[in-house]
Amino acid sequence: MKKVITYGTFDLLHRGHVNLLRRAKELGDYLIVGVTSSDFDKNRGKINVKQSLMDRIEAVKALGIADEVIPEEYYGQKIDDIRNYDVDIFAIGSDWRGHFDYLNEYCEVVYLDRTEGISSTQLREDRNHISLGIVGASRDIAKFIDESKYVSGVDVIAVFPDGDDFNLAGRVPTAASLEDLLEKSDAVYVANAPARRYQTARAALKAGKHVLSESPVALAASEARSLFELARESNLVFHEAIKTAYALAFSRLTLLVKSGMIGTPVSVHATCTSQSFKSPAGSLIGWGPIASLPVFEILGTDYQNATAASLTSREDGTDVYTKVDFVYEGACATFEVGSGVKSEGELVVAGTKGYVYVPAPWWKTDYYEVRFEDLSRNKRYFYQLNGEGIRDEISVFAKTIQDGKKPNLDITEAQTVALSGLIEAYRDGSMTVHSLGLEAEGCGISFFQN
Ligand code: C2G
Repeated sequence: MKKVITYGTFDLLHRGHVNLLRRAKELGDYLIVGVTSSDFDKNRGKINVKQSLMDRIEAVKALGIADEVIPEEYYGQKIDDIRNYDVDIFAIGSDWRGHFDYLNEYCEVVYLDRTEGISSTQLREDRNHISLGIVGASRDIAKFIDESKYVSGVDVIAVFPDGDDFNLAGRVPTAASLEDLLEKSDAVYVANAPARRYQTARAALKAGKHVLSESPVALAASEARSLFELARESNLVFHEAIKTAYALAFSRLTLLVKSGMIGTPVSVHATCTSQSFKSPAGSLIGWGPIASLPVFEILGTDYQNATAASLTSREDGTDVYTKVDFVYEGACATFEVGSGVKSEGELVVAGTKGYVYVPAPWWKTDYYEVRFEDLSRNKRYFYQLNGEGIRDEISVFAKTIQDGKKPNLDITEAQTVALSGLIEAYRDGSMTVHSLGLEAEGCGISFFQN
């Protein structure tokens, strides 16, 4: 007798799950299904699971496909199960391709094609399953797709690269056009070139789709504002995807500052630089959304004045380095961004009683310190970081669609509009931008790459 085993959360069972179980059963004579326990899901970082373990087990049993249903409770259990049940084949969906190759040592490993595009009509009646389409193709999008697997109820169904050339083949099917993608999706993640995002998000909202847009969502304040208005009129969710804004450590840090632990905040200094990541649109557009986040979050968007200084790339005329200085009533802020320039990527929030220090790279930190002149009062705070914040960003977006009520977001509409406004003022010259000239000969990314 050929024994097959498969595992899954099987939350709010749908056609994709059922197809997988059927095909797994067809591989042999006896099917064992491992249903992940809530604790194990928590441990492996799966979020947004709606049903209890008992309900999920009952639902799988009720299908009548499995010969045996067991809970999956710990890392390494798969090896134990394969040995104990004398399993011949381990089967799992193709979204896990490669991940379970280590089990080849114990039995045959089969990756079964996932059911793509669970019909959106079916889904529209059932808000719990969201077919997510993606516009754009990049290394970051590959990461986004990997993270989406950990969010229950979200299924990435297709990608429309929109001119981007990163190869996502093998991960998700490609849509022929934006219209084709929109047709198949309930919601879209807009992550194409910054200059194209506004038009794309607008088209998606007009087609009645919820939108999660990479930041900046638009290169002008009025455009950003109009996206929010359009979403409101159409009763759709529109969120800005700044992963750091969804990271628990960052969120707790801003609450701590707002609660007065370091007194009144007097200055915010954030630095974000990279030599391996080059935003084709320059460092202000590439890094500005993250770097400005603590500034707007802690000091607000009503600054009195902002000035910038930029160093220009010899290669393509974009800013390889930009420093922006803000003046507020009673406080000031600075952020430094660079691609092809390297500095300490830390965040410091100074207050009248003490300061917060977040070590590099602060935008993906799980840890920060609150420091005082009296060293004995210093405190360190540690948090769990799920996928650099991307997982929570997807989960909050999904939950807002599913629950139909506004979430308690750290990032507000005013902040999104202020960021687009800052980029607009920088580009159209309405803000003072000191030129630091062209970068020195021989500088730039290629110089550092070997
Ligand atoms: N699946 C599918 N088609 C879909 C959605 C899911 O074929 N449209 C498959 C998945 O690939 C997986 C199974 O259905 O094999 C269960 O999916 P989930 O409940 O999302 O569980 P998952 O997180 O993939 O758990 O350690 C591995 C995990 O236990 C697998």
